[in-house]
Amino acid sequence: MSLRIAALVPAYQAAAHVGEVLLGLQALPSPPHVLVVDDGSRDATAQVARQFGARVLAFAANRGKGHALLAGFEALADFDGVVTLDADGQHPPECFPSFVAAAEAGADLVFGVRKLTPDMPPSRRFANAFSSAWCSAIAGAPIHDSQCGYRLYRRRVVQATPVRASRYEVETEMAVRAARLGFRVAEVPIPTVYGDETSHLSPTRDVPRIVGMMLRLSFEPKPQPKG
Ligand SMILES: Nc1nc2c(ncn2[C@@H]2O[C@H](COP(=O)(O)OP(=O)(O)O)[C@@H](O)[C@H]2O)c(=O)[nH]1
Ligand SMILES: [Mg+2]
Repeated sequence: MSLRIAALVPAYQAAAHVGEVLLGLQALPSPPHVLVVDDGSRDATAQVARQFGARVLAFAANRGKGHALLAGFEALADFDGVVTLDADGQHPPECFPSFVAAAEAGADLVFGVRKLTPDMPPSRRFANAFSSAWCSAIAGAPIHDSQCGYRLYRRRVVQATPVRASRYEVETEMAVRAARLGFRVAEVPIPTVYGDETSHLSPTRDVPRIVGMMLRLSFEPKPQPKG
């Protein structure tokens, strides 16, 4: 089965790297349709993205990665699915076809999974291992990288999964809720890339939001999985 899969790139202050990401997507054997959601960046993210041929949705002010993904899903609702990948170069576009292949083999949701090697800062290794273990426990299915934003969502997953997250807790919420609904999940290994990009994840604003989301998911009533 051949699927129409678009690329959705949430971008904030990503002018330095978004061009290389878009070039990488264009260089694929079947280049996808690409939508960049520029979330109120004060740098040239939107201009660079347009120069490199992407369609750009621009928010006037910063609203968060969750809002950006939801707006992107809505704009790409005609596609069979969407691959989300970061604008800062941490998600190699060369891996895109392996996500599509997993969906064509039947997966509804494909997770990119990074190895917890010394390429990842120790604090991130700890946080990722901890949150993945917690998410697996509450989802009732193994989730090996609950924080990675390189994923493929089939349209039916986006349609059926209620999301209230506005910022970085969106990945946690989507993973746990979709797994609980019984969607077919696959995993694709991706390289662990840390270079000169700047993370915008704030330990004081975003870590409590992610932990808060895991607590909410732990204590709320579980939905009935579909058939
Ligand atoms: N749309 C949107 N994207 C964001 C926001 N914050 C970060 N991003 C993008 O989300 C991706 C991951 O963000 P990043 O700060 O690199 O997080 P980290 O890699 O987990 O440390 C990157 O592509 C960012 O450009 C935001 O507020 N809105
Ligand atoms: Mg990053």
